[in-house]
Amino acid sequence: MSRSETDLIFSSKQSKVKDFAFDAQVVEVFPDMISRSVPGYNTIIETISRLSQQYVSNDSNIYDLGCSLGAATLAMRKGITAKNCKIIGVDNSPAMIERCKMHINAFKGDTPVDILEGNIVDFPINNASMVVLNFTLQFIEPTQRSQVIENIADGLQTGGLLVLSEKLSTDDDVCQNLLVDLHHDFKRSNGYSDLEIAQKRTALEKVMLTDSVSIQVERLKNAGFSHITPWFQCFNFYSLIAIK
Ligand code: GEK
Repeated sequence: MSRSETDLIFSSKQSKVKDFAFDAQVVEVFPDMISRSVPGYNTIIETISRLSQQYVSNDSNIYDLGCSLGAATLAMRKGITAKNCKIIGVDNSPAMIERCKMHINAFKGDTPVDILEGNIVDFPINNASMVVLNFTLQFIEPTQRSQVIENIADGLQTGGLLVLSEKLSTDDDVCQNLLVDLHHDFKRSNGYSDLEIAQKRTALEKVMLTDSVSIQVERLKNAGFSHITPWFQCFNFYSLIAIK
């Protein structure tokens, strides 16, 4: 992860909080924002690296969908031992893509990387041995999420791996409130104020609609994944592995 500016985007009172967007202002502070907001983010990135060592096969493609600044791409490039592979990072934010390319070029690695601007809803996935959706599906319109997962399943080799990390919601109000409180405590302990937490929550209200874990697992099964298990959870953030 590159050094970045401190995330102060929501630190002063805004008269009207705009919907959250992955624009140039967010790109500038993104590594700081994600590591102070998502519990377990670094553990998930390190595990993606380990999984790439195990699951990426020779002569295959690896996809990082919603790659942002390429943290998972770099982790996989470090982990992969298979030969003749290519990593394809995709994001629909031009500001992210521009910075991601600079970031990737700053590091050396044996596996070639293509960073492409595109929409993961209809992005072609071919001959894949590993696909990563690290906190991206939650930003896709809910009616299009099954299409994204089916497209990935179709493009994965049998035995290929999908890592799907998301923020969860649950219908159980007691559990939901408990997890949200724990997450807000986590953000406070990382230096965010109550005002920042509240304004960011408002900004995300319409653009990040979270699913329950059971909906996610059902979607993966329907798309043809044979082995599905959560491997990580901290508060309302979790990661699943799904093998075709
Ligand atoms: C990481 N995976 O650091 N098509 C392509 N990209 C999209 C789309 C779309 N339809 N919608 C949103 N994005 C990264 C973190 S961040 C998660 C992923 C977060 C992109 C969006 O531009 C952003 O870069 C990314 O998905 C989500 O491991 O910030 O909480």
